[in-house]
Amino acid sequence: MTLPVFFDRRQLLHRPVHEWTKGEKIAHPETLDRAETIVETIEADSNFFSIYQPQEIPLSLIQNVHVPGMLMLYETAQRVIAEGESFYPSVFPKRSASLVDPTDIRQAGYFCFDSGTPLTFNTWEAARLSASCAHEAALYVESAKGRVAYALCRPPGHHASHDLFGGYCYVNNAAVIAKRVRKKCRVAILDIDFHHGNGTQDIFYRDDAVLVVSVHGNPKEFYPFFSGYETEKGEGRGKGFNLNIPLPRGCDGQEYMRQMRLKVLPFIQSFDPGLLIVSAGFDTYQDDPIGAFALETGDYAELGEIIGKLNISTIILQEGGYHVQKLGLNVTTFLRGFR
Ligand code: SP5
Ligand code: ZN
Repeated sequence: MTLPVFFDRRQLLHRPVHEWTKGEKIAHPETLDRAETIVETIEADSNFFSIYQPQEIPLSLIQNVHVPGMLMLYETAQRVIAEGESFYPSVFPKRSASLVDPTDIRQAGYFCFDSGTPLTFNTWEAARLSASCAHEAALYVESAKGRVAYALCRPPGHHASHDLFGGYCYVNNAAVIAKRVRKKCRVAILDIDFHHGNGTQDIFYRDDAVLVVSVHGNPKEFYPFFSGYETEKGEGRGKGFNLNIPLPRGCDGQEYMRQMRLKVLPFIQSFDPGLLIVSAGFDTYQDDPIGAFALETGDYAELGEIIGKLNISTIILQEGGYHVQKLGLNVTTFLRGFR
């Protein structure tokens, strides 16, 4: 049986061109050719994969995660931003919630936490389709047609929290699935993107039905800087249900797998989830332009394999990964390893 892949070509229409980092305007890493190269690599391997276009996700499932104003702002962006243009929030208030007007694009910064995540005419449609891929992958696994499915989510999701977008993320795809499924069974989210999944952590910080584990570059040195520390363990009922494993610059496959086997996999196993969501970023790759780990392509086979051996129904969601030339191979190597 082939491994199902969910993707819609309209996800390519969200096109951030630049980001602002350290005061400079640089080429945006989250380009459409990331998704293109993944889908081309998958298409070339049709004995192993089948590609499906997802049905559109019910809006209510996104509304269960994100505040109305944030989604209204995305609609505003679609109304007021010309095709091909981008809007970068430049004012980020921490107060004045009662005054916020999500139909005024100039107030976009109220729902945003960084300067790398522009709104475009197509952002809202692409983000909805990205969540649709995740949703269909979950439905596939829940219908027991197979134990694993892959959603080619773009834009990514793990940095978006209930009321803030950022880190190239607008809708938290993993959270949209987990919020629905947690009513039926325990859900574990394993985030292997190079960056801490701050949005996912925030959304489930007080929740004991959703376990959140993230392995990432030490936030003292790497984005998103303000979260991802070992001391963040959850609050209230959620205390003990959040685990962060920050690792130093240069971490290679051997050390990464050691951490997985020693800390991460046993923690997930003892939680005994009915569904596992893998937030799969490939910016841990040795030559990634924004990550700083040293994983090699072969390491993704092992990583897929040890996660697959948990023997839990799993949906794998695309997050980051910016080395476009090797991205397709790294993704398919991981997925093949999982099987
Ligand atoms: C989904 C995802 O991976 N989002 C990552 C957002 C990171 N944004 C900050 C990037 C800072 C880039 N710094 C470049 C350093 C190059 N050596
Ligand atoms: Zn990342």
